[in-house]
Amino acid sequence: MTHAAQLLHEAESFLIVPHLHPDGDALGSALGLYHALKQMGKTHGVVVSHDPVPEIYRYLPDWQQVHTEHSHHRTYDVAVVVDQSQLNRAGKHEPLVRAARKILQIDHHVLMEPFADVALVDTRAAATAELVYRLLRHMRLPLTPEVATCLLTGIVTDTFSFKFPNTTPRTLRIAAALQQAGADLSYINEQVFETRSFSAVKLLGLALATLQRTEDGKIAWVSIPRSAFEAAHAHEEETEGIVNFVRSVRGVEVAMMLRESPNHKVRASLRSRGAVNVALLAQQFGGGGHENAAGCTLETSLAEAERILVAEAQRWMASSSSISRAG
Ligand SMILES: [Mn+2]
Repeated sequence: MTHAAQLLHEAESFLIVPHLHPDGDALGSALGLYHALKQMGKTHGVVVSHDPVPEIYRYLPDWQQVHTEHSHHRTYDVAVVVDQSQLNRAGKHEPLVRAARKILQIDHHVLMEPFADVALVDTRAAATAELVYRLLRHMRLPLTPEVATCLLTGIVTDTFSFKFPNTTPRTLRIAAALQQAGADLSYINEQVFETRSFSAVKLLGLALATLQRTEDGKIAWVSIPRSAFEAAHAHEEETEGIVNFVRSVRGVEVAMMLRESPNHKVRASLRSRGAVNVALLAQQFGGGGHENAAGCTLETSLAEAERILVAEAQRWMASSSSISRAG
């Protein structure tokens, strides 16, 4: 915490980078930190993202300050990489991060490849935004309503509005402090979870129509082909949240959402209920994440990806239950 604070205190220019396909935690953490640093008088800073801000997060204060393009000539004092455990998750901005004098990582994923000069990593934190909050407090920076809105968005999205088991008493205390500082919890919930585009709801319908499960009912999944995106006029980002419907099916321990990307890849979102660690499952395919929420990409057809992932999840669950029986 102290090293991270010192790095930010000393830096005159800074770069903040959320991950590819940024979610509410990546964007909320990035923008929350951006606002706080600006308040410190550090105006030579920029937030760069591989992908644009998804529509549902376009209520975050100054979301327009998240740039997707950047001229790669500048060397920043500090590159702050938020909510990612691998530097390649910075996407096209990875060279810019590597060119910075120092790299600060703020993250709550299981550490996969150490890349930072200073790593503020706590896997027990429900959201990276929790760590940004703790860092700002440590630096005695005031919490403005803008900062609070950004950070509470990170916590709300990563805890699925305090419903996931990653929600701790500390998470709730931090959320309360953010609400006290001016963040509007019900407004954030309304924006993130209760407001969808027409095309996203169409896509949800097409996706749920593909719902399948294994005979024992423990694994369920949906597979979204390109044709569904075209029929719904939907973008890839509009699949957000669909996997939670799959996970909600009674008896399901592992839920998956597979979607076909335009470049003949299949991206899979994995969720689990109970003891199954889907991060380990995702890691077998070069992905990662958390125990109960992870993702990976397969370079194969949708049907083949479905077969491979279901088989692997079944194998995984069989072996982990035999371990627990033996133990
Ligand atoms: Mn996160």
